[in-house]
Amino acid sequence: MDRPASLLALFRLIDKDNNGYVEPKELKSLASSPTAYGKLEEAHETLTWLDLDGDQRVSPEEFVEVFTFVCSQMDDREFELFVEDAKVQAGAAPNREMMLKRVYQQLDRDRSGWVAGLGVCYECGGGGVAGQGSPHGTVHVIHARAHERREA
Ligand SMILES: [Ca+2]
Ligand SMILES: [Ca+2]
Repeated sequence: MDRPASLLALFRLIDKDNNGYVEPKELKSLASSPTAYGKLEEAHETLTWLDLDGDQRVSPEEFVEVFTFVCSQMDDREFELFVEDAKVQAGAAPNREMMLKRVYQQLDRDRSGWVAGLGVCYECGGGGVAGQGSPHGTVHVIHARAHERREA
């Protein structure tokens, strides 16, 4: 996966007025705090760790640099979910596959790719064949593992 490209797509979503920078007011709309004051505080906190050169706004370069670092310990699956979460928070419509994946991952607490008690691979509903080519991309890893478990 091209992480800088994903991060830039996220940056453009957050940059609501499209002026090429993410400003405190735009960070405020991402804040999770329920109060206006909390949002303001959160936005400024976020700004301090994203704004590397101290000009009180976040350039695309700063954004990509900081998040590449922050996400360096994540595997591709975590990274993908992280970006998708952030996009939803930034106002993008959630995409259906991602929603399914999230639900599945929440159920799959031990990250085995297998949801205990359900016994199905969410992608194919149980009809797929382990180890065979799949059009699902990254999902296929989960898919294949689910079937390996079942057949073991
Ligand atoms: Ca902006
Ligand atoms: Ca800056």
